[in-house]
Amino acid sequence: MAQANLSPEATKTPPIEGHPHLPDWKWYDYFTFNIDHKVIGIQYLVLAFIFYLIAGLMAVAMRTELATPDSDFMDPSLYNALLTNHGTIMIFLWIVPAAIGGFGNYLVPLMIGARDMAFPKLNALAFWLNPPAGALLLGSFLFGGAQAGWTSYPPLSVITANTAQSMWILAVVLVGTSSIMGSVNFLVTIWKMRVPSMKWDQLPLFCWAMVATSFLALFSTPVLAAGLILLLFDINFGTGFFQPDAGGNVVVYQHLFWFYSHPAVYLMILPIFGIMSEVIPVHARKPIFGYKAIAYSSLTISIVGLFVWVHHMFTSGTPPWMRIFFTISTLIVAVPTGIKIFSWVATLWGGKIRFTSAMLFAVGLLSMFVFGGLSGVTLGTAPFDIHVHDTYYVVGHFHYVLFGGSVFGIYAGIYHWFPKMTGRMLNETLGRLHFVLTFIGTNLTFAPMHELGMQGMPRRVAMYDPQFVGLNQLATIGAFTLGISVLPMLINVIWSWSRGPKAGGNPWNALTLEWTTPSPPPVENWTILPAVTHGPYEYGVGIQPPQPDQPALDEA
Ligand code: HEM
Ligand SMILES: [Cu+2]
Repeated sequence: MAQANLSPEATKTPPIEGHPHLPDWKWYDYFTFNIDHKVIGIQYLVLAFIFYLIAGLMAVAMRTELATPDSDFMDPSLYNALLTNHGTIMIFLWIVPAAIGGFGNYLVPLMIGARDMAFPKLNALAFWLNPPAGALLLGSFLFGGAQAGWTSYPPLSVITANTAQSMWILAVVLVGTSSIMGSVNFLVTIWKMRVPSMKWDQLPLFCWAMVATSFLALFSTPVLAAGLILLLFDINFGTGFFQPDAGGNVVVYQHLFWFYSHPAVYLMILPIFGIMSEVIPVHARKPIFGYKAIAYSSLTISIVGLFVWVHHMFTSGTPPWMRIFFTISTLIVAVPTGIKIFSWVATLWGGKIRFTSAMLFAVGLLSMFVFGGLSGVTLGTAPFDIHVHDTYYVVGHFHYVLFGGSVFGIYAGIYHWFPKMTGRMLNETLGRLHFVLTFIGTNLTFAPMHELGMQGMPRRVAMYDPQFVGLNQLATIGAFTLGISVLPMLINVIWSWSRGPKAGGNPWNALTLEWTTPSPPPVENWTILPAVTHGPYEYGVGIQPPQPDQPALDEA
């Protein structure tokens, strides 16, 4: 087997219409309607990170309130507004846009040897729906802030109906539209624009994950949009779709909402799984174990994931036969997920592991995700779920998955691809400090919540019974640790972006195609498109990693 590199039979394609042929982007290009997928990817990542910091401050404010049983730090209605916006922003404006919009746009064309996404302008449009969505959410505080939680269940969301609640709905519909546009683009790009020599079984696993994610988003997002628009009508025009006294049904809303929002957890986690499958083999210097198993398990998760949404509704008057069906389908999703976990562990087994910051976060994710996954299995089982429903057990569970499972993966991805994106290396000492603080902070914040939940502390409250104070204070200390943990990363990114040591084309000696262009890659990625002659993860079997040295695109 030869290597992924420029080869004589490599194809040469004409440049894309509408691309200005600059050698490089200037900083102000990132503030414009730019149609280059790399610019868009970075726009997504940076904007999402800003929202992450904002929603993180909201979390710290909530945890400060919860340091004491009374509501003495803020007004309960402000607490509700912070709670609602924290959850909404973290999911819709941080994890989803960072994992899918950020890494997806940046990496997919580079990994398949394309010059851009299939529809570059649609891509830019999809990104530019995000800033107004964020503005609507933050602006809603001027009107008291949406209070009904990130699920926005009626009748509460209709009874407390106000401008802020409508702004919340419009914001979520905007990001949903953005994600539908993105999904179409990813599917067409991966289907149609791979270099001719790349067979399906040479497609990097991150791209497989994007295929699964995009299918899932296409099926589920329109359902959420429909539910939210009906809710908007209920609030503003007095239609009674979800109002029992007008002949409507509140449970219908829950079905529409969870038909999207359960899959939404896979929208967040599948791209992260993709990142794991790229980071682990490179930093363990071993071929990935079970390439096909990982690729197919992504697709299985996205299909089975569409049939489990009722596990969020075990206490909504769901009849027992339905509880049984949805308990079983939920537990079945654990199988393809387990397959992935075992594949990564088997990849690590006997590897020459380099504990880089990227690898630390990947291994950290493994441990946290297994923990969060197991508490998820307990919740997917109807009898236990009925016991701890709407308690802090649930909050503990989903933060393990979302923080330990998704945010750790985004961090791993940032440490892994920062050199490619910026041409500079991140500082590893700051990276390790970031990891240690994050790992301690996450466990200190979210582990006590499981116990609180089993003792019966309800979620979504600003006040609680004094018997819960000890564990709450532990969680609040953890929250401050997490708040501080972001600092080494921020300093690292800002400092290294301008002053870090130069990265070179392939600092990790990786084999996927994105490492065959210079760092950062020139506009249109390649002078001559690369040819693929072997699988993407054949480490340690005598293949020389490519060391790109061609100059930036000039003759195009
Ligand atoms: C990036 C990762 C995070 C995500 C995706 C996330 C997501 C969520 C979601 C969806 C909710 C539910 C909101 C609702 O019920 O309307 C929530 C609630 C909450 N989160 Fe986070 N969160 C994240 C990080 C954090 C952090 C770092 C902290 C603490 C430092 C935190 C503390 C809380 C608290 C205290 C609640 C209220 C729980 C309740 O009363 O039900 N979250 N989060
Ligand atoms: Cu679910």
